[in-house]
Amino acid sequence: MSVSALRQVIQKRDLVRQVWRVSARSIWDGCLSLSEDDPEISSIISKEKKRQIYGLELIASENFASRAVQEALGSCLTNKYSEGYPGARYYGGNEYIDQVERLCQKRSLDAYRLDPAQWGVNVQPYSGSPANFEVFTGLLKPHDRIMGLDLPDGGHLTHGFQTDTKRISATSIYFESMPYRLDPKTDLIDYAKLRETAKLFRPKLIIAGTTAYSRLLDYKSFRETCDEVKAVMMADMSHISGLVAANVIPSPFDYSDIVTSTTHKTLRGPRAGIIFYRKGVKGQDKKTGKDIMYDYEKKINGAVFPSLQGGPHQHQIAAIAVAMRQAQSPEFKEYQLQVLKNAHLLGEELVKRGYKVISGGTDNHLILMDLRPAGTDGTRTELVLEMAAITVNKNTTSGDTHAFTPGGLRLGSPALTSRGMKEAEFKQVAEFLHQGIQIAVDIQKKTKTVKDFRAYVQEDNAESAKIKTLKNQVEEFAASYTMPGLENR
Ligand code: DSN
Repeated sequence: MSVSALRQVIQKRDLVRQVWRVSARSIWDGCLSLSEDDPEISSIISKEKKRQIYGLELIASENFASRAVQEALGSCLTNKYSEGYPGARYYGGNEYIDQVERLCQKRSLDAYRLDPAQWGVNVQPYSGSPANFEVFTGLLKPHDRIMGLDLPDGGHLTHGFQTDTKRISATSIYFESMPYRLDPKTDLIDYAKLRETAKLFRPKLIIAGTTAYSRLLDYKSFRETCDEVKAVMMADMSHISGLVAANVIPSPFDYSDIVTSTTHKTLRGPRAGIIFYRKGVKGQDKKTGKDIMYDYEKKINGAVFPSLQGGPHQHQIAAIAVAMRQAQSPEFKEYQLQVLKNAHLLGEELVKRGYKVISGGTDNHLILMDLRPAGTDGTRTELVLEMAAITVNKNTTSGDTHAFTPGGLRLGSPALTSRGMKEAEFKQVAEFLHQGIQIAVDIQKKTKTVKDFRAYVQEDNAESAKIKTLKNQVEEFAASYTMPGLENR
């Protein structure tokens, strides 16, 4: 072919492409990739992906979902309305959706080794906070009493949190809540005080659950208190649900009536929630000898839909099913054992460097530090570490009244363990943390308020140079580890 003939072919091809592009814009077929359709969002997602790959993720409640979980989340199931439950929907076209939801229920029960005659599960809660409110809505009347671990002591907002002046969580607006707390001498839950208070307060429901507590819960003690005051025992295992599935820590199912959980923390599934409830025979009536049955199933399912939710997010439910299958594998058990070893090692390394670790260490996946004795706090340290590509969260510790500048820092091992890091790597992570904390301590000596601190780290000075050096080291280290999930998203 002559050069001019070739030029003509190329010109024709370009013309066809141009026409095609114009028509593609006017005829919507929904088939463009994210980067073609919405480069702006696509570019932000790419940056977030890069941040995750190059950073050290130490937020105790975060994890990296697998590619399979992400694929289920990004599937056509997001298109479908399926209000109701399998076999009883308010919309047609739910043949496959029913299969997905039933499989998710079965796998969820299997993952926790539960007998379907004794336990049921609702997999529709959008996330953990709705799941908890749904339990209260189903089992309690407005203004019934609940007890949960106080937020500054390691409990969750939805365990009835309120302050001296304000009812913060809807669980304290619509229900009357009384907290239980840690024993300041041991930093462990004060079970005796909980029992004493419960006898006075007479709650209808007691929550055994935590978000920032590094020790195991004494579920037997919760059960005894619940029996004594005739309260429902609800465990919120959101943080530890992966460890429980892998059977590497005690299970709340042995003692609880209800168990709620998120599915995206140690369980490593999608961002969603789940509620397990007891069913079947509860006991025998003393006078008649007749069976008394648990009546939670109808109440919980009714509270989830139609009381509080509409169409279930079936893409999330499929992704929960994927995660629940993964949670039954030998690799998952190995992973959870490593999560425990890594957290333990991290706690030890921090104590070795002279830091105050609440309760002296950990029995689970997280560590809570009190940075006040070191000469700084959670807010300032979080800021320095974030600038050095290490992601953590500031946290209140028992007795701390400063919600925005708490003394504590919460650290967790699940996410980095999902990237294949073991004890040797966590030793290095402890060293990076130590360097970051020391920079925060140095800056705090030179500044007064948090505002001054923030301004100082933005300036060119010895400490900001140290942060940059630390960031380079952290990024080089982190980027050499694998990252679960889809390649670019
Ligand atoms: N935000 C979660 C956590 O970080 O523990 C609890 O909802």
